[in-house]
Amino acid sequence: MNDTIVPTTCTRDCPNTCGLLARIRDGRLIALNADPAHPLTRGVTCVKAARYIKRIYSPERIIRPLIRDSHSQPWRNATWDEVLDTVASRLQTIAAESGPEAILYYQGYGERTALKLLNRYFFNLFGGVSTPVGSLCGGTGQGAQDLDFGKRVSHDPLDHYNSRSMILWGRNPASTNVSLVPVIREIRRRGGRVVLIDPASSKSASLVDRHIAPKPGTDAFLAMAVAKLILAQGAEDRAFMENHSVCADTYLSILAGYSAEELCTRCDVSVEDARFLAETLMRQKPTSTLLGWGLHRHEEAHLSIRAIDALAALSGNIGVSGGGVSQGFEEYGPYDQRLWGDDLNPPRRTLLLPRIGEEILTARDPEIRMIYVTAANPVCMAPNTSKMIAAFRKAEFVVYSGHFLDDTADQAHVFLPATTFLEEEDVMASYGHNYVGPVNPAIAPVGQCHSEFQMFHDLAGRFDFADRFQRSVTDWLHDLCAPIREQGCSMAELRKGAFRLNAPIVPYADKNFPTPSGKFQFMTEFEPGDLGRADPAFPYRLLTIAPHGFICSERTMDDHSPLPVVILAEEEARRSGLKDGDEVVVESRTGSVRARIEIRAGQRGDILVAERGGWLKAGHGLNRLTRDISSTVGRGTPYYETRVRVLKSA
Ligand SMILES: Nc1nc2c(c(=O)[nH]1)N[C@H]1C(S)=C(S)[C@@H](COP(=O)(O)OP(=O)(O)OC[C@H]3O[C@@H](n4cnc5c(=O)[nH]c(N)nc54)[C@H](O)[C@@H]3O)O[C@H]1N2
Ligand SMILES: Nc1nc2c(c(=O)[nH]1)N[C@H]1C(S)=C(S)[C@@H](COP(=O)(O)OP(=O)(O)OC[C@H]3O[C@@H](n4cnc5c(=O)[nH]c(N)nc54)[C@H](O)[C@@H]3O)O[C@H]1N2
Ligand code: SF4
Ligand SMILES: [Mo]
Repeated sequence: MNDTIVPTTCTRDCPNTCGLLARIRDGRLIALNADPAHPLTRGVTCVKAARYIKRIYSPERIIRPLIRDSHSQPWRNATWDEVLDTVASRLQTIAAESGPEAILYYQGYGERTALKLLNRYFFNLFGGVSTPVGSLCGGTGQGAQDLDFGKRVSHDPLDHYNSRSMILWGRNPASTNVSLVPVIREIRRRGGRVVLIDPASSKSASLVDRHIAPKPGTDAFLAMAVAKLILAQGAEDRAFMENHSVCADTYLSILAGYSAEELCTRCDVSVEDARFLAETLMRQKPTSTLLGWGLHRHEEAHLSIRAIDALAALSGNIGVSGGGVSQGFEEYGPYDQRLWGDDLNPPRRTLLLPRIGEEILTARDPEIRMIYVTAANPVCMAPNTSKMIAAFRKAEFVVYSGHFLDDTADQAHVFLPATTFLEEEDVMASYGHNYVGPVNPAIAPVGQCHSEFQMFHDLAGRFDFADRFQRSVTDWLHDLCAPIREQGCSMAELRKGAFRLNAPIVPYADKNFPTPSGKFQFMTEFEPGDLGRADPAFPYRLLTIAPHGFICSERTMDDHSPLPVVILAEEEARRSGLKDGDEVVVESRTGSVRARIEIRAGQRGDILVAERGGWLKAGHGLNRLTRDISSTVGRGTPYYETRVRVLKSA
C-alpha cells in the first residue's frame, strides 16, 4: 500500500495536545493515530481523534464562502474575492463612521496555534478594535494561583510519575486528558492512592481508589478540614511554613475559627472521607494535586483553589518532585508575543467575557456594530444564550470563520470556510504539557477552505498595511518561534516532531516564588458567607461537564440526540415521580430547556449533570439556562452557579 504518513499535532482545545500520525491514501486522510514516539502521547489518543476524519469529510462541512444580507435570508455561494471585499469594506466604513472600537474581534478556543497570534496582529494593524477580556475557561484558577505562587506554573506531567499519591480535584482525565490515565494506573500499581474529588460521578471515578463528592463550590471547606486533621496530628511541614511562606499564622488563625466537623458539614463530606485525604497527604508523600477546569466554574472558586494551594503547602508538597498543585500551561507562552502588535495603538476597549452578551448590548460610544468571530461558537458556549442572540442580532454585520453552520454561524452575514489542522502548516504548544509540536499539512485544503492565516493575509491585501502582514507562513513561523529556536530547536527539527520547552519539571524547587515577598503566600482572608447556599425554588446545581466524545460544541447536526440528557439522583427522581427516559423541562431563573432524564443511583441529590456543548439549533443549547456573572477573582465564568428545577413535561 502506498500510504504516506505525516507527523502532526492535534490542535483541538484539549490539554493532551497529542503527537499524531496522519495516514494518507490517494490524497485522502484514512487514519489518525497516536504517535508512539511522543513522550506523553505514547501511542494513545482519545475516541475523538477518529471522529475528526468524519468531521473533515462531513457533508455538513461548509467548504465554500457564503454570504447573505441578513440572518433571516438564505445563504448564497460567493467567491473569496466577493466575501473579502465585503468584509474589508465593512471594516473600513464602520471604523470611519464610528471608530474601530465599534468592531468586536472575538477569538475563541477552537485552535490556539502560533499563527493564530497574527489574527490579533491584523486587528492591531487595522487600528485596534474592541476585544473580550476574561475567560470562559480557566481564568479563576490562574488568578487565584498567581496570588499564592506569584505565577501559576504546573509540574511537568512526567513528574507525576514521581508521585506516591494523586488528588484529581475537579478534573476528569478519563474524558479530558487521556495521557494522564497511564500515570494514574502506574501510581496505583505501585501501591499509591489516587483520589477523585468531584460532586458528580465522572468517567474518572472508575480509575481511582476513592471518589469524594462534596457539595459543588464548597471545596474550600474540604481543603480546610483536611488541613485541620493534619495539624491535629502535628504532621504539617513547619520548615516550609516558617522559611518559605508568608502569612501562615493568619491562615492558621482562619482554620482555628472552625472545627473539622463543622467544615465537613459545610461541604457535605463525611469526616471519614476527609481523614482518608489527610492520611493520604501524611503517609503517601509526595502527593500531586491536579486541579481541573470544572473547579473554576463557581463564583468564589478562588477560595477553593487558594485553600487547596494552602493545603499542599501545609502538607509539604510545594516545590517537591511528585508534588505540587498543577492546573495548566501557557499555550501561547513559547512564542514571540511582541508580534501581536499590542503596542501599536493606545489601549482599546475590552468587554468582559463572562458577561459578553450584556457587554455587547450595553456598549456605548461607540456601540458594537460589527462582530468578527474566529474558532468559536459563543452563541452556544457563552452563558445566557438569549442575551447572546440579542447581542449578535444588534450588530449590523457578523463575520464567522469556522467549519460548520453552528449557532453562531446562524447569526452571521459572511461565512469564511476554514481549514482544519490537517490542512495547515503551523506550530502548536499545549495548555497541558511542556512540548511544542509541528502542525504539518496532511491533506490539501478541502473544497475552497482557507487557513485563517490565509484569510487575514488576503484581507490585509485590501489595506494600506498589506506589506507588514503579507509574509510567508515560513517567515512568520520562523519569527514567532524565535524563543523556541533560541532554546536550540531549529525550524527544520520542529517540523519533524515535538520539542520539550525549557520549562521546569518541578516548579519552585528552589523555594523562590515571584510573589512580592519572594515566598509562598498563604490566603489571609476567608469570608465564605453563604457559600453553597440552596435555593428551595431551584433545588439543583446544573453541572454542564465536558462531553466524553466531543470537545465542547465541535459537532455536527447529525451528532446530536433529539434531546439533551440530564442526570438526576435516584431519590430525587422518585420524589418527583420521574422515570428513566422521561421527557422533562429544566428551568432556571434565566431560561428553560426540554431534556430527557437519566436516573443515577448514588449521585448527590443537589445536582443535575449534563454534557455541555450541544447546539441550540439541535434542541440542546444548555446555556439558555446559565447565568452571565463574573467570578470574584480572575474574571472567569461561573457556569455552575446556575440553579435549576426539573418538571415533568406536559
Ligand atoms: N472529551 C473532552 N475533552 C475536553 C473537553 C471536552 O469538551 N470534551 N474540553 C476541553 C476544555 S475546553 C477544557 S477547559 C478541559 C476541562 O477539563 P476538566 O476540568 O477535566 O473537565 P470538566 O468536565 O470541565 O470538569 C471536571 C469536573 O469538575 C467537576 N466539578 C464541577 N464543580 C465542581 C466543584 O465545585 N468541585 C469539584 N471538586 N469538582 C467540580 C465536574 O463535575 C466535572 O466532572 O477539557 C478539555 N478536554
Ligand atoms: N454551560 C457551559 N458552557 C461552557 C462551559 C461549561 O463548562 N458549561 N465550558 C466553557 C469552556 S471550558 C470553554 S473552553 C468554552 C469554549 O467555547 P468556544 O471556543 O466558543 O467553543 P468551541 O465549542 O470550543 O468551538 C470552537 C470552534 O472552533 C472551530 N475551529 C477549530 N479550529 C478552527 C480553525 O482553525 N479556524 C476556525 N475559524 N475555526 C476553528 C471548531 O470547529 C468549533 O466550532 O465554552 C465554555 N462554555
Ligand atoms: S482531542 Fe486531545 S486526546 Fe484527542 S487526539 Fe486531540 S489532543 Fe489527543
Ligand atoms: Mo475550556
